[in-house]
Formats: sequence, structure tokens, C-alpha cells
Amino acid sequence: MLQQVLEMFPPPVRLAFAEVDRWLDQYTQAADGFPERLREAMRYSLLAPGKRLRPLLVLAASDACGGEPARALPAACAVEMIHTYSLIHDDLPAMDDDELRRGRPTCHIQFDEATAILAGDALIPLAFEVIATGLEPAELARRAVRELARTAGATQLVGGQADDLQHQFADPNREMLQAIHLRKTAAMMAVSLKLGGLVAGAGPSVLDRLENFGEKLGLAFQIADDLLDLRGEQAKIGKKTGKDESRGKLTYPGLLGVEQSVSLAGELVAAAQSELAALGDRAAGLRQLASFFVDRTH
Ligand code: GRG
Repeated sequence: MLQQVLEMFPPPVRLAFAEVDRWLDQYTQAADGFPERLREAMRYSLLAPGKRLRPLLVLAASDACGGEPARALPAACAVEMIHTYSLIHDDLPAMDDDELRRGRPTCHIQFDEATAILAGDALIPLAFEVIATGLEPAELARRAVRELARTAGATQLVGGQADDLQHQFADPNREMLQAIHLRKTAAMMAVSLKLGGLVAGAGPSVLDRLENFGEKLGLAFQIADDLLDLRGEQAKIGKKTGKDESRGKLTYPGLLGVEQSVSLAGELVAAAQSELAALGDRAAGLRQLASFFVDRTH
């Protein structure tokens, strides 16, 4: 994560965030006998230099709710595992067919398709194991497993991806686009924030606020991602650009044009930020983060 972004957060968040990669590394050691090639492929993608935005959302939300961010590290690692699995599978020839991710060859290019499928598969149960064993008390772990399972499943992440693939060439409209991205992109951000809040013991109304913030942030982030695909520099963002247009994919700039997409992203950020007004200064970092990601160019 860029230093500039981390500086938006107080020291307990930064310290916990600095642990994320070490914990991901430990969770994927061969201690209980992963086959070597599978372990290598899982670690290749999981430990690749992603932004770790979702773990940061978990830790920052926990802090914003008065919790101790380090307690939320298992949840932060679990969301990164689910996110990474989704990227590995999305990059496969049967889906987005990408060769570059996080500045490196995609998992199936570096290894082979079967290994990439299995590496993604293996990250899913590992994420749930990490939550089930790492969060306490048991009731918190149970709730967190349920939230993440619902988000990663057929109604949200997987369902959003299925609809996106199906509608690639169909007659597009803004509602359809929003429904897809709420599930494909925004839901994982919303659940990251919610898990952070849950670990900190936040009540239902704060959890709802965090979820709403995450959904709006996620939609704005997707618009920024679409704009980057259209006009970003491949070397800076670590994945191929210009793909959406060449594949006739349903995107915000494709549907609304660049200017309207930029202004919609700005509106979403402002709406997201106002969701967290009640949390006051403790949520200042999250509010700033929303603006940053939408203004990002890399
Ligand atoms: C295969 C079930 C399944 C889902 C795939 C994640 C996904 C859904 C598709 C990837 C393509 C894409 C553009 C998704 C939108 C979400 C998004 C912008 C993902 C990239 O997230 P970043 O920018 O990536 O946080 P890093 O690599 O920094 O973690």
C-alpha cells in the first residue's frame, strides 16, 4: 500500500497493517503438508504485491469503532485470501483470460491452468479456517464466517461475476452495471469493513453505516478501475489496460462516457463519506481513503 495512504491512519492501524504480509506468509507455510507446487502457486498469488486494500479496510474499520486493529488480523488475512482466489480464477482463460496481474504473469501463466484453479480453490477454505480459528469468542468467529460466506457466495461475489460474464455482450444499462458491481466489487469491500466493525464489537447501526460506506466506495472504486483500464498506464497498474473496450465489456466509461463517470465517482465518494460522519474523527482515515482511491491514477 502506498505510504501516502497509510499515513492517513493512526499508528495502531499502520502497525497491524504491517503484519498482514507476515501473517499471510505464515498461514501458507507447508506446516500441514500442502503439496509443494500447490503451495508455491497459492503463495505466488497471495504474496504478490497487491494493494491490500481490503485488509486495510478491516483494520481501519476496527480502529474507527474503538477496537484494537491487531485483533482483526485473521479477518484481514481471510478477506485477502478470498480476494486473491477471485483474481486467480478471474484471470483464467475461461473467464477474463489475463496474462498480467499485480505486475507479474498471472497464476495460470506462471504455473498451469489446473494448478491455478486449485490454488484459488485452496484459498477459500483456508480463509474460513483462519477466521474460525483466529477470531474469539466463538460467537464472533461464527458471525464473521457467516458474513464472509454470504459475500463470497452465489448471491454476491460469484453471482456478480456470473452476471458480468453473461452480460458481456448484452444490451447494457446503468442499473445492470450497478447491480453487477455492487456484488462483484463492492460487496467484498463492504464485508471487509463490517468484519472490522464486528471484531471491535460495533452495534447494528454502525455496522450498517460501514456496509453502506463500503458499497459506495466499491462502486466508486470500480469506476476508477474502469477509467484506469481505459487511460491508465500498464506499467504503473501492473495489469493489462485497454482490455475492457477491446472485449466489448460493460463498463462505466463505456456506458456513461468519461466525464459522467468521473462525476458519478465523485458523488459516490461524497455519499460514502457522509455515511461515516457519525463516527467522527476516528473515521477520518477511511473518509480520506475514499477520495484517494477515486482520484488514483495507478
Ligand atoms: C472469479 C468469483 C470470481 C470473481 C472474480 C475480483 C473479480 C471477481 C474480478 C477481477 C476483475 C475486476 C476488475 C474486478 C473488480 C474488482 C477489482 C477492481 C479488483 C482488483 O482489486 P484491487 O485493485 O487489486 O484491489 P489488488 O491486486 O491491488 O489487490
